[in-house]
Amino acid sequence: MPKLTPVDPATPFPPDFAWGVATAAFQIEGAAIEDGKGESIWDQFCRRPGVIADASDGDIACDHYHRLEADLDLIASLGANAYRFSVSWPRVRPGGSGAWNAKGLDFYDRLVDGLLARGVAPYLTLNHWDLPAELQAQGGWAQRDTVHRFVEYAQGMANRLGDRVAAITTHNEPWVMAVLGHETGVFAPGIKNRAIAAQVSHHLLLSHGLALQALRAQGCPAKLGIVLNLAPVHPASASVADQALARLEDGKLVRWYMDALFKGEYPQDVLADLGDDAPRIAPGDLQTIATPMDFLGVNYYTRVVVSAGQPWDVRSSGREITDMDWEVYPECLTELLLRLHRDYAVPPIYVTENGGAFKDQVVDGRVHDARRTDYIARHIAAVADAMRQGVRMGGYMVWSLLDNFEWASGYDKRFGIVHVDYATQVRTPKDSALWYRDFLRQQKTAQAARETHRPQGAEMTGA
Ligand code: IFM
Repeated sequence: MPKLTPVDPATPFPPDFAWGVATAAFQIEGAAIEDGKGESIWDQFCRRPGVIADASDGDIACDHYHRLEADLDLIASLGANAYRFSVSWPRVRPGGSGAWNAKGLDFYDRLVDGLLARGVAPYLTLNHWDLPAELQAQGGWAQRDTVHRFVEYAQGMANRLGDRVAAITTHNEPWVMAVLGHETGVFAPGIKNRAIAAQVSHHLLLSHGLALQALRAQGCPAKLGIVLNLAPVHPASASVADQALARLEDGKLVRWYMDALFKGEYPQDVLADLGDDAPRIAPGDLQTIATPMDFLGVNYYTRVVVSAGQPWDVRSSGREITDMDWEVYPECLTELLLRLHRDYAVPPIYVTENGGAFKDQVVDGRVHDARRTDYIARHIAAVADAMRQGVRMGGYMVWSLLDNFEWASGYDKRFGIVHVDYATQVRTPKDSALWYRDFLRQQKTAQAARETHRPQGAEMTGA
């Protein structure tokens, strides 16, 4: 078993630090056509031949819709104090506008109440990619109208659940929806057009800002923010061409979103690169996008390496590589967090996803996933390192609670700390889940000890 990197004991995590696990509706719920749920773009996309590696879909997935109570018990058994999940927009409002679906709303009521009853704070994401298919038929995120449909959806969900959830995230990973969904087309809705992708990214950001304003105006008490997939972008070599490309790719992945959200502007180099493909931006849009947030969610898995010449070979780095062919690089998480802290006036940052896909096997009722445990432990240490250097961190959430539908990769890639046997739907906590549970217990004990030994009046002096 690889040696675990311990979390630096000199970095106490704050008492209200959110320790969680994360999932997303389409990846776990199943019940794709039950109880009045409408179709999403992912339901449709999965039916296209050749786009999903194992030709699978989300029809059953982890059958979470029917196994809610048992899955909530699983979350509680880990000792997590936070659970990040997403609402399926077509389950609660099947056509994306018009009538709401009472049965869909009831499901999320039960989910949120079930979490609260177990002492777990609900972290709700509104859009984890499963846009109602009817809205796509009208142009989807490329259409400005969809921005307003999203704001209505956000308002409806905040009315229903806003008083009981700790946080509401507008969008999960807008870069993925824009670029993989509309430029390379490897994700739903499978469009391949750079200009459309740029417009989609702008509409996603605009709808985020407008939703924040609408939710605040209706007095929603939950913390509000967005989740971005971010990574340091490194040049494959020190050559001028590689360095220039790394700077531009950083602009597309990091600065496009961070500059818009925190500075109210798009980076000039990316706009210049887009040329005629740049999005149409109405007056005031960027100001709206930069509406202050309560938290920033960061999903981190690996760094990005770019080369202006031959494609960079991930195996050339000598680093450990996961089943997704992603380098294991926890130091880059610290690098990223420090950079966000240095370059932007960021609110508390939550690592809202982090984890690794590895080939796992159940042997005698156990899954010895030492590499995943090592991955998680080292990334938590990387968060601690960033905190020690001054970054305000609010939480850390493992991706994922369960093995699940890994989008275009289907069910073959397993990110869960709990194994799912898809034939029987039996859940088996892997060694990484048991490690996380023990780690969280230690955190609680250390926290209690700190409270006991706190000098009297410490709160008064701010010590
Ligand atoms: O499974 C995905 C998740 O839906 C979004 N972030 C990355 C994960 C792993 O690829």
